[in-house]
Amino acid sequence: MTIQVHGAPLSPYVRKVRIMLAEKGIDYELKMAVPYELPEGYEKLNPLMRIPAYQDEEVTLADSAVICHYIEQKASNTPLMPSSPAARARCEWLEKYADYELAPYTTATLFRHTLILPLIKQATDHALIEQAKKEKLPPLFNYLSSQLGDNNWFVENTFSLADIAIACQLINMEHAKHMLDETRWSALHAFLQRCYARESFKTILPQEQKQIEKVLVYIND
Ligand SMILES: N[C@@H](CCC(=O)N[C@@H](CS)C(=O)NCC(=O)O)C(=O)O
Repeated sequence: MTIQVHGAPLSPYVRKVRIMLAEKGIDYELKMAVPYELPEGYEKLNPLMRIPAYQDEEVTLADSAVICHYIEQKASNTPLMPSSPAARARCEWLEKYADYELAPYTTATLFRHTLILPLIKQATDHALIEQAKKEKLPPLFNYLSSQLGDNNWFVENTFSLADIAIACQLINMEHAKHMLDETRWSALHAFLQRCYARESFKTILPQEQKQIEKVLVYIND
């Protein structure tokens, strides 16, 4: 059975799984599934009715972290998680930090309130956007900058799932045209440019950009 990833390309969690698969050179089929318009029976793929979901000949899985850790174990030839317990725990911590600390502001606030709510004709909360940019995100970016230091990558200076998870959240923020401040967080900005330059990101981001352009045309009409 061909691997199936269920979800929509603009979700940071779907992107995380797709980049993981691209980095490992694993083919898959992207089955479109959009939150709140999920096909009948989707609860069998993800009982939480969220994207992504994943299926292969052996398993059906929900949650990007669970899916990525499974892929890592199945295809350990191109490691994206370190093997030592300490470094692996750090990788998991930074992944969790991206998925649960950055996401409420980069994706659920900036991306959702700038692009998705106007798209579905719901009111944007501009105060919430300002609060995310001015109060909520700066300490998180400061923390990530302290963790990155002078390194290229977050864990053992080797590209890993932690880098993918962090970049995927920053990308949603930048998709919504809230760009990471290059002067204030220069190392984090340079890190994101390194991610953009990787083949795995380059294979999927142009398709996302096209979708973003369409959304922008629609909401600015
Ligand atoms: N922790 C989950 C989060 C998944 C998630 O929240 N996905 C969003 C789309 S970006 C979703 O499906 N939202 C719909 C909902 O929460 O009902 C993961 O890593 O897969």
